Amino acid sequence: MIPESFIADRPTSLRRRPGYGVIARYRDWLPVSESDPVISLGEGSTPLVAAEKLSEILHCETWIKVEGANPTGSFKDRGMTVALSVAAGQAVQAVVCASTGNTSASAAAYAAKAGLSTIVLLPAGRIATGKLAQAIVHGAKVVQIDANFDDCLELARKLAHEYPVALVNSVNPNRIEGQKTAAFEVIDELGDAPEVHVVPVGNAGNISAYWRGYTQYMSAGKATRTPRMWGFQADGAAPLVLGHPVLQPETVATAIRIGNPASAEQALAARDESGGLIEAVSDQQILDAQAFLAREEGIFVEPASAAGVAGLLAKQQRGEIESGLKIAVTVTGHGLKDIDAALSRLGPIHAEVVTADLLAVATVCGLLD
Ligand code: AN7
Repeated sequence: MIPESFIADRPTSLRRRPGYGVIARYRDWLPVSESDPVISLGEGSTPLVAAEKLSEILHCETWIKVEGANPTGSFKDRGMTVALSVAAGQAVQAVVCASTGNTSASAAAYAAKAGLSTIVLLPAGRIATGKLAQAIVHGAKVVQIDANFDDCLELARKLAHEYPVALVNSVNPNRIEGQKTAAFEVIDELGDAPEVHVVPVGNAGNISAYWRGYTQYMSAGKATRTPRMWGFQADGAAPLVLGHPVLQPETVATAIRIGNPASAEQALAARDESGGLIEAVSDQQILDAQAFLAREEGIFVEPASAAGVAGLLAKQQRGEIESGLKIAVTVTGHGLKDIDAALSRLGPIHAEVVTADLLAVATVCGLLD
C-alpha cells in the first residue's frame, strides 16, 4: 500500500498541464476549463496505419485508425480523459457507467488516476474477460445486472439522478467532445478529411463524435471537405438499420450488443448530413474481418472493432464501392480484451511441444521439406 501521507502530498500542479494526451493536444477545442485538473493517461495520437492489403482489395486508398493503442485498449479513453477531468474539477466523489465492457475499463482507469471511486453496471455474463479484469483490477465496484446493456444504462442514469454519482456514459456530452479528437487526428495526419470514414456502431456515440470533429475542423478551415460517415452494426443488434429498438440484441461482438442506442438521433443525423449510411454485417463477416486484420494487416482487434472492415469487404463484394476513394476506417478496441472470441473459431490452441532439439524444431516447422 502507498502510505496515506504520500497520497495527501500528491502535487496537484502535476495535473494542470501534462504535455501528453488528448487535452494537451486539443485543449482549445474541448470544454475543459483552466481550473480543471487534467486527468490523462496519454490517450490519443494513435497510429493511422496504411492498410496495403485492404487497399488492394477495395481499389481504394485505405487507412486504419488503431484505437486499441489507447491506454486502456479502446477509443473510450479519448472521452474519458475529458469526462473525468471535468468531474474532478467539480469535486465529484464517484462516477457511474453502464457498459458492454470498454467504457467500464476506461472509466475505472481514469477514475483511479483521478482518485475517484467508480461503479460499473454490466450485463451479467456478457462482458469479455479482459474488460471485466480491467474494471476489477482498477478497483471499480463491479455490479453485474441480470439484463442487457440498455437496461444497465437506464439504471445508471437513475442512479446518477438519485444519488451523488456522476454519469460518464456517452450521454455525458464531455465524452463525445473528447472522442471527436480522433477525427482531428485523421485530418492532421492526412492533410484533409478522407472521402469516407467507417466506424462500428453500438450505442452510437462514436459515429456522432467523429461527425462533430469533422464538421468543426472543416468550419475552422482545417479541411476542405467532410467524409461520408459509414456505420456498421451487427445483424442481431441493428436498431439503426431496422429503424426500431431491438429488445433482445445478440451478437458475438459483445461490445456492440446494444438494442436501443442512446445517441441514435445524432447518429442518424451524422449519416444523413454526411450523405453516408448505416448497414449491418453478420457475426461470420465480423469474425472473418477480425481474422483478415490479424493475418493480413498485423492488427489484432476485438470482434466489434472489425465490424467496419467487415462492412467494407461486404460492400466491395456487392460492387458497392467506387474505386479510388480515400477511406479511413476506425478499429475501436484491442483484440487482447476478448481472446475467447478470437480463439473460438480456431478450436483448442494448437502449438506443438517438442524437445529442445534443433532438428526436432526444424522438422515441425517444415524447414526440412
Ligand atoms: C470496441 O463500452 O458501448 O457506437 O459500454 O467497445 O460509440 O457505442 C462500447 C462500444 C465499438 C461502439 N467498438 O461504439 C461500452 C460500449 C468497441 C466498443 C463500440 C464500442 P459506440
